[in-house]
Amino acid sequence: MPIPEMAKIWMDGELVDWHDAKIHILTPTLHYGWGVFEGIRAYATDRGPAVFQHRAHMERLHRSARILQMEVPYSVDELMDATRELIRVNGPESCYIRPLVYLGYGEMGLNPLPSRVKVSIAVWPWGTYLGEEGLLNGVKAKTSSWVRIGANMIPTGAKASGVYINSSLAKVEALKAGYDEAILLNEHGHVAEGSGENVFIVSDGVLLTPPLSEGVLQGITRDTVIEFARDLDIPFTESTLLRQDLYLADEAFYTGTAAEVVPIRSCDDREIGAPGPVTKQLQDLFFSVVKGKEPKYDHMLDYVGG
Ligand code: PY5
Repeated sequence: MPIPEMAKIWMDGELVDWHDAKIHILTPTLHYGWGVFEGIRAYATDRGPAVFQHRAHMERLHRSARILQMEVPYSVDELMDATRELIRVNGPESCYIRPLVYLGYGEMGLNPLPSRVKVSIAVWPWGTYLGEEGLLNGVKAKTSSWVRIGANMIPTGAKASGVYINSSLAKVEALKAGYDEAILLNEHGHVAEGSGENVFIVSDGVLLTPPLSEGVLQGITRDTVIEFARDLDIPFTESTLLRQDLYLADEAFYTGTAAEVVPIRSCDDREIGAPGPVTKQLQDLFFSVVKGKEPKYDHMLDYVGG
């Protein structure tokens, strides 16, 4: 997916021209993947662009950095201010937001601690990640031959750059085999998550998703959907899931910032079917909330124009 160009990128407090947002080839993060990032979306609303769950994302960025012993030189509030300013300057109606915390040029070797911690934020308009058709009718998922990294391999609670080799291997395998997205199992063979999404199923009227102890990222969309389910009186529990539970599910869907809420219509060629009532209810509420149409959940939106 080509990135549409914008005017400016925020780098350590400066608004840099898009084409000048460069780093040195010997930047260690490029070599070893020692960095953390976020994926955030701002949606178009009647009051202009609004960043969805802005604080939660920037707090997770700080937590990811803490796990990797990187001290972010900007507070959560400073990062939120920077992002709002960047969106105002670039002027998209809606966009994807990609903050990155990385190691600056100057040191090399596997000890990251002497390196300076740098931060960049980029925004660009980004359409649906798994396609409009997928959002509407569901995507085809495939369990991956790649095992989701375990919490004692690379901490799974950190959204760390290097971890995404694991996710990308699974994504490519799924695409090459003719599917839309992967589902990774963990080292115990339990369902973990998608390459960049959490996974939910509905079974006998109960909404289920694997607990964080299965090595999944604590998705902010996951947390949001759980909150919606509680408010809508949809029975919900965290549960270990086996791949056969996906095959037998009444409904299944992915959640993630890039992906949003996307029905899964089959897994490993077992039909789950057209998006079901629980999936639709949660998906409809999600899109209504992000567009600023649900006063009850307006606190989830950070309006760029104030
Ligand atoms: N699990 C993984 C491995 C993820 O990368 C993501 C987000 C999620 C779950 C869902 O988390 P959240 O709901 O907080 O977004 N993935 C990124 C995103 O921006 C990168 C995907 C290209 O959605």
